[in-house]
Amino acid sequence: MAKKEEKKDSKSGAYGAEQITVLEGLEAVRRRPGMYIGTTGSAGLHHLIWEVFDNSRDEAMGGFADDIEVALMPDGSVRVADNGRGIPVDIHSKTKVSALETVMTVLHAGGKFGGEGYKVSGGLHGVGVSVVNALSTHVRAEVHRDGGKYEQEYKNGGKPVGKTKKIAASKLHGTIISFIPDPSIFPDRELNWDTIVSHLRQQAYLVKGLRISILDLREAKDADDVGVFYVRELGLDGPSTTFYFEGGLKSLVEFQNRHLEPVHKTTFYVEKEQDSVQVEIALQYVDDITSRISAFANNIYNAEGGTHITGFKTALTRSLNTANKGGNGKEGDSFTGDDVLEGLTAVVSVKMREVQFEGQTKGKLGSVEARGAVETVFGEAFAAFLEENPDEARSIIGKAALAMKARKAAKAAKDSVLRKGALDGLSLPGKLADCQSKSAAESELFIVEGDSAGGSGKMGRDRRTQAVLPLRGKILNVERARLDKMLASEQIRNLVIALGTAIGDIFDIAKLRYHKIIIATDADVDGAHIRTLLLTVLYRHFRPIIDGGYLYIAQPPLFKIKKGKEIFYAYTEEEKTKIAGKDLPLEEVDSGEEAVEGDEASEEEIPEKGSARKAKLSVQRYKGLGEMNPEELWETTMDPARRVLKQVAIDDAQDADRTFDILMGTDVASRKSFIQSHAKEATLDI
Ligand code: 0RA
Repeated sequence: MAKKEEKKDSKSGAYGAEQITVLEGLEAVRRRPGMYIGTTGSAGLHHLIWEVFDNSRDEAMGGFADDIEVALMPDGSVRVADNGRGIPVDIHSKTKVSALETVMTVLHAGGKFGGEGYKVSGGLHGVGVSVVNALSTHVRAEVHRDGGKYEQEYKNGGKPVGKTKKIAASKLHGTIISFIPDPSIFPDRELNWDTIVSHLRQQAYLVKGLRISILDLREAKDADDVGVFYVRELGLDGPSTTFYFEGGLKSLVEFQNRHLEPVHKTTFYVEKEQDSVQVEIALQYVDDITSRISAFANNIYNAEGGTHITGFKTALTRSLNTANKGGNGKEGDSFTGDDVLEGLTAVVSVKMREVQFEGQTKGKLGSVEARGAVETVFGEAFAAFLEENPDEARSIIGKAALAMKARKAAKAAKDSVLRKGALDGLSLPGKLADCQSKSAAESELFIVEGDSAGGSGKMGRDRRTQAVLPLRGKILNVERARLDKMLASEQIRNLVIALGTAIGDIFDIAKLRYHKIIIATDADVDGAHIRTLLLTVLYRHFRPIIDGGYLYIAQPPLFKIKKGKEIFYAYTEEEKTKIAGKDLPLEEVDSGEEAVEGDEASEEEIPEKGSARKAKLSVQRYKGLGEMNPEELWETTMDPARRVLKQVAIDDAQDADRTFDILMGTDVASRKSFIQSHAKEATLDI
């Protein structure tokens, strides 16, 4: 029936001038999709979903809907349903077609039907659902309102198939939009479930009380022509998830802090309108030094912050300084902006009529009114919060005071310890067994774990070119790798002095005393831990050493294999098997004891002359470098002719830097599970 109508329309030339302009508009979108959705790659494809979803979400923000379902359907369509008012279906006076058709086919027509206060348009998404229509092969709109169920379809880039029609009675209200992205526009139509889930989770936090369900029915059977309002009612097989956050941003902050240690119980929260800007902010401090502030304007994430964040920081610093002066804060002891940001998790969201973005990626809010509105709303509410919650106030001020103290200590340390030449005068640490050569190019520094490995290394090395610095136990048990704290560690001071480069402002790579720095730690969890710490310190404070290719990791063997009188070293499990033979009933032995097995396979290979006894095969697993005698250490790990070294690339160090935060963070559970799950990897792949 719809087909017939289309034919008749085109034959009789029933399209009016308006319709032609409309189709030209959509054609423009198809010609230059990038202008409307950025790219026709994966991001652009997902943008279509955000665009359709945003319309439903705006309906929810207006208080008219509280339930949105996004479903990925077996036919390749994406179906978005909301229980809002339903897009109006009456004839629009100007376009002479239904408001629904107008919204679907006229560029930027979306907001014009809501009247005052309907739409806070993003300006970034916000291109209108007609753009989605233009870039789809098939779109179906279903509207429930005024007691009816209405429907209209669009094909081949947004061309209506017939008119908006009432097809049944309905007591429901809401809108369902399904669309199939056009393959000629989007070569790759693979939708990423995780991307969709995380975007919609964020949206759920931003609109409290809104339920968002997401269903992946791409592999489900019999989901076509569903005939229900929400497809979740069909109970089809497939991944699905639902988000609903009563607390909005408060829930988001608590979610972000879930693995961290809060320093106060009650999360701060405010929601208020000021000068036509709706401001919503939540925050909570945790026991670390990173600050995590997320910013949104009209539910669009602002990676680069902007005016709202400026207002927020100003008010935050001022409120905490005021609260502190009221307590025991002294003059001249003011918190700086940075002091009050340490350990802060905050989300700042503003909603306003028209937003302006700036910056390279449009990730920065430029609207000036946001700054004052946030400053006022947040300043007042946070001051009240601190007054009404003395325990929270004490903890937060204590936290900022700690940051202030650390800042001052860092400065003092820098001023004294790092004065030019301050490290020059210090003599080389006693622990260091230096080499004789004064030429950095041929000199090597072995950083070894533990005194016993240090002892073997000192005896086994080539004294002319090889220096040995033993580090004992955990080199750094501070969780903040601040310069002053680091230099408080004797181990690190020894390292800095041995390297010769100094640190911080006066770091000088030209003064590096060895052109090979070799980290030699044990092949176990502790060894991996120490290696991570060293890599992190070197990455954060001695980066040119890594960039210059001066940093290496020693690869000591894992096994010593004796076959009769012959000795072999194996650096991997595979090598061990190769050397020792495959199906031998071997018993590996720990250091010290040696289990010996009579072995038939090797009997033939290595017959012991003049003896009735079988050839003996023993395999010893090295747990640490300390178990090797000086000769073994030289042969396996230090001798330039035989050893295996791995040069550290900047990626390895970066990984270590990330790992460091987990290892040294306050989240004991994460740390444990990280160490457990990486213990094997760490011993094998480095
Ligand atoms: C304009 C006016 C009205 C509703 C909508 C737009 C609307 C659009 C979308 C898009 C997806 N879901 C939607 N829900 C509603 C209603 C005006 C009225 O009924 O007074």
